[in-house]
Amino acid sequence: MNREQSHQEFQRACRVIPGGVNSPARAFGGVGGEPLLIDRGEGPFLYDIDGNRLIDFVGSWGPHILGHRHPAVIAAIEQALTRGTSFGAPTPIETRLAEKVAAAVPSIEKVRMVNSGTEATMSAIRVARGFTRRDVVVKFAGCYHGHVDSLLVKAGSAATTLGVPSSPGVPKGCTSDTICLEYNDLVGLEAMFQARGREIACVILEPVVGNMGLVLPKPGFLDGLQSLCREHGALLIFDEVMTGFRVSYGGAQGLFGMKPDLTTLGKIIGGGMPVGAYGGRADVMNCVSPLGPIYQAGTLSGNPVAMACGLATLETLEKTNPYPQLEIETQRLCDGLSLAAQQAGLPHWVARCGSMFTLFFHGEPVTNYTQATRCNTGRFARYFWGMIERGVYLPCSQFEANFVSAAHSPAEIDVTIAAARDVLGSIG
Ligand code: KE4
Repeated sequence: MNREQSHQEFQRACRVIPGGVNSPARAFGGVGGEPLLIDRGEGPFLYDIDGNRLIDFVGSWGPHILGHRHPAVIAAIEQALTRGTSFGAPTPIETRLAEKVAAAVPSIEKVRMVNSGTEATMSAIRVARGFTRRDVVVKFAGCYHGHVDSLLVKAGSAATTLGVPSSPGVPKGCTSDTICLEYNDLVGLEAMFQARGREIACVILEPVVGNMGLVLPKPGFLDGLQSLCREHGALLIFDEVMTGFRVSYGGAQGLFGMKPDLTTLGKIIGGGMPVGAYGGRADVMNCVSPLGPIYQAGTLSGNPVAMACGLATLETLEKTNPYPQLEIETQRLCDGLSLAAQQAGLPHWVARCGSMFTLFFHGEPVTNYTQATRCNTGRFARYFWGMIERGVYLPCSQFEANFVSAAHSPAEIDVTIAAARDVLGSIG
């Protein structure tokens, strides 16, 4: 595969952008080599600047559940642009997207738009602390909630990939009130609540984890967590930046029939443009400025062009309901990958929720961060590059989820399975 243009452009980028990337998750740090530079996307495909076509299972790390450049989404953006890009004043389309989110996500009575998932979780934590007048935040190892100081503790995603799950530059004071526990460990959580329940403002977690690779909650974990929060007066925050509108139209909470106190969103609600959101109980959200004293603001929050992109994405999801087909095709892909790994004699574990999945190079079930970090990341790197050589673009880390889109036809799934059979049979 010719990657000369990418190489040249990447060297040029490295001269002016740290690591040549605007997010370390794209740096290929977990697989070695240099990232491909992308020219364009179309449906299930990416085209790099050397003209290579790749079947895309990253989907911009989750937003593109409809695939790249869905006609309805592009038309909505073009239409919005005829009126301008940003006004710094309220616009009706912000209300339309807020209404759509509130109608879809069971726990959301009121919602505030921001510009990223990080802003959403940072704001949700502040609201929980302000509402409860408590300081302690509980998170789980391997969950990633963006790069907000107080949550960069044993964080997943690229923080784990690159070996900085607790980053330098975060003062002790920022994390002294952050408690980090093992995901799926309800006994440990109960003990923590017994010891410090009165201090805990909130518990934040990915209800289905994407950022240590895909890890599902064990039966009873989420319900037990919710009961403990209610018993001790702490708020439960579901970080659904990745799972929102992904694992079902109502997110993980819709799938599991739960109602957390606050929810954070991102990715799909922006349709590929910079949008995050936090929302939940009206009595909690009414404490947010200007209605209440808890301050949060943003120049481009609710940007009308980004709102148009997100609204068209949700409207198209509602109209076409791709979820049943996504379940079928993603399960078929996971079965194919698992069979290929088994035939190659490679210890593996496959986890899936909706159209998110991970093939772990680890022979035992992966239910928490400790187990995830035991994966054979060297074998993952060989798998990753073997798939790229065969025209399949996977997330560049064992500690990420793959995403299938509604644009992936059965043909792309068949090609991917055949490529995996070829690669897994030869990487050792
Ligand atoms: P952003 O600030 O990157 O928009 O969202 C942060 C975030 C919050 N919560 C969850 C559950 C998330 O998955 C994320 C971001 N996800 C990563 C991919 N695992 C984004 C990729 C990147 O950092 O470039």
